[in-house]
Amino acid sequence: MHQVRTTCPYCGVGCGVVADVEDATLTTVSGDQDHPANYGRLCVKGSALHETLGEGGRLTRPRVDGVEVDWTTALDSVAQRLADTRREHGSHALAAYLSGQLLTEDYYVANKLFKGFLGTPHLDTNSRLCMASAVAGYKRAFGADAVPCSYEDLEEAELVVLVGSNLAWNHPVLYQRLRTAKTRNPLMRVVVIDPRVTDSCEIADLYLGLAPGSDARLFNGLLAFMAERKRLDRVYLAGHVDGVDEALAAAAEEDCSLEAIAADCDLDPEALQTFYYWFSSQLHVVTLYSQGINQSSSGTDKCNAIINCHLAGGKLGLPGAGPFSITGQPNAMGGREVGGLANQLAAHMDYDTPGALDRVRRFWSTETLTPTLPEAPGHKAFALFEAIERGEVQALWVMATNPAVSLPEANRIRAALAKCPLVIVSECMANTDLLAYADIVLPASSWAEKDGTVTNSERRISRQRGMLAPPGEARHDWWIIGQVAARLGYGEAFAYRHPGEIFDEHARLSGFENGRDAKAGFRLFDISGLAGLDREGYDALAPIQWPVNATAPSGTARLFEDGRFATPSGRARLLPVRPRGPSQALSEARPLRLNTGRVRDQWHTMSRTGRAPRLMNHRAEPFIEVHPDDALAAGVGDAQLARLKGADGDYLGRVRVAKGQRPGEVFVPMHWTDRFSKRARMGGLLKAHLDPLSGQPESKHGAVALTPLAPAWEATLLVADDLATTTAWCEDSRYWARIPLDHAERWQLAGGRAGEAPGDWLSRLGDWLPVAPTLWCEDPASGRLRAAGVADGRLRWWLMVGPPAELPGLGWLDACFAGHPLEEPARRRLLAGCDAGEADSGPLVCSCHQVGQQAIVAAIHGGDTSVEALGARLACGTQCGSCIPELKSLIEDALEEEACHARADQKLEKQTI
Ligand SMILES: Nc1nc2c(c(=O)[nH]1)N[C@H]1C(S)=C(S)[C@@H](COP(=O)(O)OP(=O)(O)OC[C@H]3O[C@@H](n4cnc5c(=O)[nH]c(N)nc54)[C@H](O)[C@@H]3O)O[C@H]1N2
Ligand SMILES: Nc1nc2c(c(=O)[nH]1)N[C@H]1C(S)=C(S)[C@@H](COP(=O)(O)OP(=O)(O)OC[C@H]3O[C@@H](n4cnc5c(=O)[nH]c(N)nc54)[C@H](O)[C@@H]3O)O[C@H]1N2
Ligand code: SF4
Ligand SMILES: [Mo]
Repeated sequence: MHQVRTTCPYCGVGCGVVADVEDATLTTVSGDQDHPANYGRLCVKGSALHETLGEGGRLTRPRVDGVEVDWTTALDSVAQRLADTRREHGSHALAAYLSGQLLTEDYYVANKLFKGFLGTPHLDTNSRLCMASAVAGYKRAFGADAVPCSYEDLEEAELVVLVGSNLAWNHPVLYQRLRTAKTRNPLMRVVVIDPRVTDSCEIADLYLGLAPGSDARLFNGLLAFMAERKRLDRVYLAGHVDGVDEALAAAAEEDCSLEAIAADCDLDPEALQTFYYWFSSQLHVVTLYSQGINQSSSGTDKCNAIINCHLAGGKLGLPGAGPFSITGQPNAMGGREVGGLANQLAAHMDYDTPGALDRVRRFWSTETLTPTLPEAPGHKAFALFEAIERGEVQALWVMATNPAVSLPEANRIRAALAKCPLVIVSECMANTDLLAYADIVLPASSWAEKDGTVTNSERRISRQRGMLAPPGEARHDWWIIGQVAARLGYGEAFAYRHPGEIFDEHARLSGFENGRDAKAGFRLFDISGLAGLDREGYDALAPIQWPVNATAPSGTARLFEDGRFATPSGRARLLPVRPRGPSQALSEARPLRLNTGRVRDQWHTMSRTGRAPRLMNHRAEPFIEVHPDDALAAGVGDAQLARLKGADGDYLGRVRVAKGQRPGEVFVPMHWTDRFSKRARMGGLLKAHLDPLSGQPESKHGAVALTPLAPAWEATLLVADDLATTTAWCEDSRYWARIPLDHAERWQLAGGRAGEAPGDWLSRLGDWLPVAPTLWCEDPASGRLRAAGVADGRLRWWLMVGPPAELPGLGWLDACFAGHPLEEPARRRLLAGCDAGEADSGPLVCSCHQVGQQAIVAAIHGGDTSVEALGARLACGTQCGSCIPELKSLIEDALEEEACHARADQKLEKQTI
């Protein structure tokens, strides 16, 4: 056995992982004690990494036009078809769509090939859907896309404001660090600003459940408040900042009384005033913002409204202070560094950076090759697909992202993809929604196989280290791109033998003609101090924060400490912000505001986390979170199936009536695809409303109608994995969701119109399942049925017709599929679905220790009324800590229930300070 230190491939926290490898298998993972992002912690997704590996489900052979081919044929085809398209339609007919989940080295090479040598500007990335507004906001204010803070600043702050960030679920290790810091510093305050009560509210001293999209008004109001109360740092502003008067004038265009702002944001004026006081009277403030800010048609302005307040109060460049945009993907930052956005060129140089085109051209030139760089920026993500729709872009290469799911108007995107003459997809998994549209499929190596670097949210570059051989013929992305480049005649510029050589080139470019005194001006992104590493040095590279150069050889924790910014004048800018509400209007036909986002245990389109059964337990099915009043008005009840009708399609999911949801707003997860459910893609609900500056789509403010699905029947079918190759049972069903278990697959099904029985559907069961029912028990009066098929003493399938609320905990049944013949007592218990005496544990709360809700509630009623007591009894919440907020709310709920219903209609406790 040996251990490899690497980096988690999920969120932007960028935790260090220690992987144990035994006989070419990754057996366990743990947090790297020495990694400065996590100091040994891992969240539930990180600690389940080894459960998502394995060759099953992986792409292992290249495919051209549906036929498996060898690599030579595949690479020849890619090069030939790209060259043909360019010859016939020009270089601007070529495009690439990349991802913040590529390693920096992959990203660098793709950017160099498309922008540098194929000569097309149309290379963009899914970071457009994620960080584009944050990038644009920083650039406007600081002159560079530079996150000023470090994670330590979060711990050192006296006030932490989480705006549009559900840190507890989406950056869990950072949340745990904040939580611990708060315990250590009782004076620290946390404010959560989010229309929805999230688990992050667990540590909130103040919760502001503002009206969706009203953040710019709130922060403009804060700026005006600071000015009025003489809380502006006039000395800092005079020394380091321009644009103060314009920004204040813009804020003053609207009524700046607390009452008016509170009314516009739909907040309690007193709560708003408390926040304003806290912010303006405290120097050590970190405002941490994410998709609730970025994913808006005025996201850039919202970012600047936040940054304005920090600049105006001199609250940055200090320990525990700064406007901190937290990145989502593991290498969202790396992509920004190499120039992966269509408006960027390379190494933090844009098309309009003076001299940049010439500089990059010279840098990329070889003895015999001169790059042909495009002169102006290309299409941003959504516009790129519109260009495909119009037939202007004829060839698209997609790497490590799934636009068929994650872009708004996803059905329109699918139609554009279907009509695009050449779609090349580099992907690790065999089964994604996008692959149906690919003419050429290239199997890519995945985490644990590939080598390279990623940059986390605090600008820290860490190594991902390969430890397993890629399955079948999967290859590294940088290698694939380099091979195609060579076939196109650019071999000399792409002669990399190892990602370390690419990193070296990237590091050299970052320092090329870059200096405060150089005529060329200076670029903040500079890792020239890491240039020249040999293989050993690259392999041993320890996590380090950029800039890394001669002046800062061991990296830089905090930017702008000297008050000097990356603008030509060296001064930061306040931006005048004129708040705009969501672009998507509500209407009588679609009266509810649609909010979309993430759940704790899933990652995006579930291509990896959907493979770990224990990660499916927390939220097993696509859902719709609804306020009780809206549920009542729409005639839908908790746990019933419902339909959302949106701009471009509809969405079917199970209702979760949630008191933390704002009235008039529903929330759906972004994760489900056609692989996992009949119709639960949020991308089909949203119309593309884009931020005019950043091009980022407004994914948080759609408009939908909610109606009950009202199926005649619901069924749960469990089938042994080898029988799940057909999915015939979902053909006629009005709703289905597929949920992988450890030893079987669970299918949640519903069909028929009100009044119909599942008779027809049931009568075909025999055609679908090769094993006849061995056990059958039916109650026609209530429409309930339970049946099971056993062959050779082994359980092959299990069926329950009836509401899923009647399901037993499925752990015991799942284990019955494990392969060993069933003993007689177990056979007798099959229809009951649980072992004699076994208590049903209910929905999973703690994924690490597999502790269910029922067990927790029972323990609370038994007197374990603290998180610590529950941990001591059941071990829940003692590993990664992600479920602690949920444990706390279970305790609260149970105690509240016990204390009778006297306080039942008291407004949410968390809303009070
Ligand atoms: N478990 C998990 N973690 C992840 C990911 C994942 O898929 N799963 N993905 C990663 C990626 S790529 C990203 S970008 C990050 C995203 O991390 P977050 O930004 O934290 O994630 P979201 O859930 O998309 O949205 C955050 C919050 O914005 C709120 N919001 C919606 N509208 C508004 C508004 O008008 N104002 C305010 N103030 N808030 C609003 C939503 O209610 C939601 O709680 O997560 C990363 N981490
Ligand atoms: N409505 C709504 N839409 C959203 C969002 C939202 O909050 N609401 N969030 C947006 C945000 S912030 C993001 S980041 C996007 C995410 O959306 P996507 O990027 O579309 O989602 P992923 O599932 O992460 O897609 C990554 C794909 O790359 C594959 N892959 C992983 N590693 C590699 C690799 O090394 N090489 C190759 N070639 N392939 C690899 C994975 O198997 C997977 O299929 O969604 C955006 N869309
Ligand atoms: S917080 Fe979790 S998902 Fe994010 S990097 Fe750390 S272990 Fe991975
Ligand atoms: Mo993201």
